[in-house]
Amino acid sequence: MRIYLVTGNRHKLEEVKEIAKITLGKLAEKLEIEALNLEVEEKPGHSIEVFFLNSYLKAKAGFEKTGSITLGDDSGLVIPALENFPGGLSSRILKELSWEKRNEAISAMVAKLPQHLRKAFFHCSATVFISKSEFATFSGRLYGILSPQPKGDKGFGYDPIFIPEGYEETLAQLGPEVKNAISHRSRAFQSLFEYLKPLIECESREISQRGD
Ligand code: ITT
Repeated sequence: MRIYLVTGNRHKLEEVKEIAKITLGKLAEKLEIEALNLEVEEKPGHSIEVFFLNSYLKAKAGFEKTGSITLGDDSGLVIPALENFPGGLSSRILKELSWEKRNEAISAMVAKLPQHLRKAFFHCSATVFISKSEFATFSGRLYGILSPQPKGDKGFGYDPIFIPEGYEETLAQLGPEVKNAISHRSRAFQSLFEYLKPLIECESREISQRGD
């Protein structure tokens, strides 16, 4: 069964595939998740609400294009002490800089903040469109603290400056196994795949009965 994930970010695709395996076990073998790189006009702003709206807009645009089950993910970093900045603007700030320079600039800013103001979280909203009139959105968060120095070379985006609660290393040091077990994306997509599970089971039963 082929489903689509609207994204231009190959790291997200890899993570979502891993999360499908974690959630569905062997049943994930019945699922083929393909990236669909579409230009979707996203809502601007850094309120949390934009994550929900943008994941909905991505999944809807993908469903309209493919007519098949389509997923959309909108995620970002939220720093409550900075009025939830960058939030929904996570992909747009300091865009002219490489990720290395961007993370250096943010962590230099963070280094000036007292420890209690370094708290942050990642938020992920994940929407699935099943038909024109059926969709569902799930959310997940990962709480932690910003690192005063970028560390690690695994993962992507803000991973080198984010230390999850209960850990002493950044997500980019901890690597994919830990990240996919605890992340914002993992929490949102585990719920999404649980929701899809009966449909995948039903479809794969029908396919094996037909002998395809
Ligand atoms: P698509 O919209 O094409 O899916 P994107 O990378 O632009 O890809 P988002 O708009 O959802 O994805 O992400 C906003 C920003 O937040 C973006 O710059 C990401 O690099 C960053 N981000 C999202 N998830 C992240 C994660 O798990 N770890 C680190 N940074 C993340």
